[in-house]
Amino acid sequence: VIAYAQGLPKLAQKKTYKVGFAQTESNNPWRLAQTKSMQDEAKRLGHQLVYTDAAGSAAKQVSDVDSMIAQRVDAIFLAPREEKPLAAAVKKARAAGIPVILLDRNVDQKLAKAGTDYVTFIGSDFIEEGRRVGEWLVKKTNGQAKIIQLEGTTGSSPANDRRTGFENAIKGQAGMKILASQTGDFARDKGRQVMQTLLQAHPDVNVVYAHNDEMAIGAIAALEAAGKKPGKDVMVLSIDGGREAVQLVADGKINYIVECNPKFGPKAFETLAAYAAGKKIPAKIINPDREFTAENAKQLLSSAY
Ligand code: GYE
Repeated sequence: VIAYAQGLPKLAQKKTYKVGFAQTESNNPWRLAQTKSMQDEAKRLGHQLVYTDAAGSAAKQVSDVDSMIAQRVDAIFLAPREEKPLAAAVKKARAAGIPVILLDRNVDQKLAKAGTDYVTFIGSDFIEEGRRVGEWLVKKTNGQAKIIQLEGTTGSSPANDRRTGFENAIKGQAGMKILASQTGDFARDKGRQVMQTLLQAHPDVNVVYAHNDEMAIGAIAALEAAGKKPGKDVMVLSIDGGREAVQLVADGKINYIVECNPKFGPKAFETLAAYAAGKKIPAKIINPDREFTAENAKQLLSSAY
């Protein structure tokens, strides 16, 4: 084991690499699209992709990274399921001389640092995503809303930051209240179940803010089962912008979505090549996020957006 006292492990410039991709789970369309994008780009460039699926377990993801280290991959792309547990895995890879690029989720910034422990983070600005949803809501409702928040996976950077951004944006609005905030683990059926329970406790809710499409779609099912009209009686707000959710915007059941695009393949491998070439890599590479509303949803659906 090569111990790196400081700085990142180097990556030799080669035509093709054996590179790990440690995925967090594969039970939803966002994850499947991300995996496909990584596989397609690896194939296009002739790289060997060592793919692991942590199946929703941070502990499994830690051991997936361990096995990539044991297999001596050239580099690791990691989508850390939770901020804290995966920080140690990042450091372990670095100590073994394997550079890590974080994809789509971040690690705790107090525990691991870009430019020292890992090369960079490629993904969205989640605080900004949450802030945009909050600001849109303030405008749309004139600062009057009774909100249920469906949070993403506990301890994940998008859940922490989408909550922070949203709550900051509505802070100081006397007429806006978060009635309840609970995790739905970024999953459709969990979102449905949580929404069903919270609806019984808070029948006066008129806004649902879900940290992703899957939970928003689950919440819509719960609202409809309770005889409420999603998008009308209760506004539905979400993040991601997958096709199914954008169709629901066109149908009037989701009111607003901030995009979080899962197609990381090209940027991931481009960054890897730039790193091997000795180029300076910024600490964060932020994806631009569009937004989906009743005004643009139909038009976007007719194109390959
Ligand atoms: O929004 C969600 C997924 O980490 C940014 O995780 C990603 C989030 C995405 O499961 O749908």
